[in-house]
Amino acid sequence: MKHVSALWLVLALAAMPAAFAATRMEGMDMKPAAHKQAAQPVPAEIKKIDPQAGKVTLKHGPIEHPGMGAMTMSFPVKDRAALKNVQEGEKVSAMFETVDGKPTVEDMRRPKLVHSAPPA
Ligand SMILES: [Cu+2]
Repeated sequence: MKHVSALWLVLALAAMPAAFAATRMEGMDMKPAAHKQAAQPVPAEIKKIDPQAGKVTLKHGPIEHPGMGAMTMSFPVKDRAALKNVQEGEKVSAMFETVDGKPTVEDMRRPKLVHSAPPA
């Protein structure tokens, strides 16, 4: 009798990590979707482009991620090629992300290419 119940206990314990692993996997599936949602385009006006430094000065609206109010400031650009598609004084939709702990411009697009922008 004692042997049988000990065996069941071992089996029950052995099954537990599998159950935890399954729960973990579900949690991981949720993350990419949440991150995508955070990368909302933010309306911004291009004040200055510095192709040498790979920086752009933007007068931007509030940014949810990384959290920031509306202001004018300089950002490093993740891909310098994004600077070639825009001009100073232009109004764009900017996408931000945090790179090495710094808010960084991931991409800039003219608002007409963004579906959510209302017609002028
Ligand atoms: Cu800012």
